[in-house]
Amino acid sequence: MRISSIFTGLMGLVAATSVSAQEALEGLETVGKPVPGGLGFQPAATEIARNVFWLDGFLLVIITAISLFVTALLAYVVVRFNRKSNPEAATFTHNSPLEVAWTVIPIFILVVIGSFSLPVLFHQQEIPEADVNIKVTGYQWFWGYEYTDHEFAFDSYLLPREELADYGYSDDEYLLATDTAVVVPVGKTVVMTVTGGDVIHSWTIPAFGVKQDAVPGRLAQLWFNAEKEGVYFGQCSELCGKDHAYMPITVKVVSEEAYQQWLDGAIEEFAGTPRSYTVASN
Ligand SMILES: [Cu+2]
Repeated sequence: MRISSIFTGLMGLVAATSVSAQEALEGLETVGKPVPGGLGFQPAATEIARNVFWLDGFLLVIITAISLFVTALLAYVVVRFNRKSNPEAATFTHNSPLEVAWTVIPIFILVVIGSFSLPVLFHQQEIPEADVNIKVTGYQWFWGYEYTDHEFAFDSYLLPREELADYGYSDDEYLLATDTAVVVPVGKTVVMTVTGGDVIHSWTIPAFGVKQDAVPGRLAQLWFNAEKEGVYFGQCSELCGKDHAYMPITVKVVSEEAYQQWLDGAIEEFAGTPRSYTVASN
């Protein structure tokens, strides 16, 4: 009798924890998702994304200017030097100032581009000290996540269309929403260690400006620090077989408080040990 009441009490506690862990994730606004007819980027939710999107705009100005200049030169040559308007062709073979100019000016343009793009690249690739470490493994055709600081792991599968509403997703989030989501605290540095379990996959969240190939036998890392709470979606971005389109990525960015609450429930659910449980070290 006594044992059974303790058991019931414990079950109640577990249920209460997982309910509160779920509640902690409710009411989140969807921030990072593709929109019908969208042409630009999703709203930037990290400094990395802001830098990358800015670089894209900057390069667009440069390549547009170069394309217009080359097109104008071509048009001028076609009109001015065709056989009719220029019957006597010139016979000179070279023009040193011009040749120096068309060598030096492109070098200058490339140095300008490099001086802006390399800092953006280094900012992405130099992995900072992490507040949260997550290992992600791509499989045919789902993602496995391991919260290495807390020794629990879970897999993340595509939600069938008819189950979207049960998990609080809207109908147009089919092919984006997963049964379990990666949950991370807002304003904290998250380092993802990315690898593949079978073939090459690629983990990305467009609104974070991150993308990393998941290569079997190799560990690669990416980092982000999400600035806004909400739900963010991504999809496997390396063709990996027949169900490549059916292994989406869902990340929920929540307050520190909600994260701790979720962590308690997740440790309970996925590791099967209470959070206070520690293994004696030797
Ligand atoms: Cu894939």
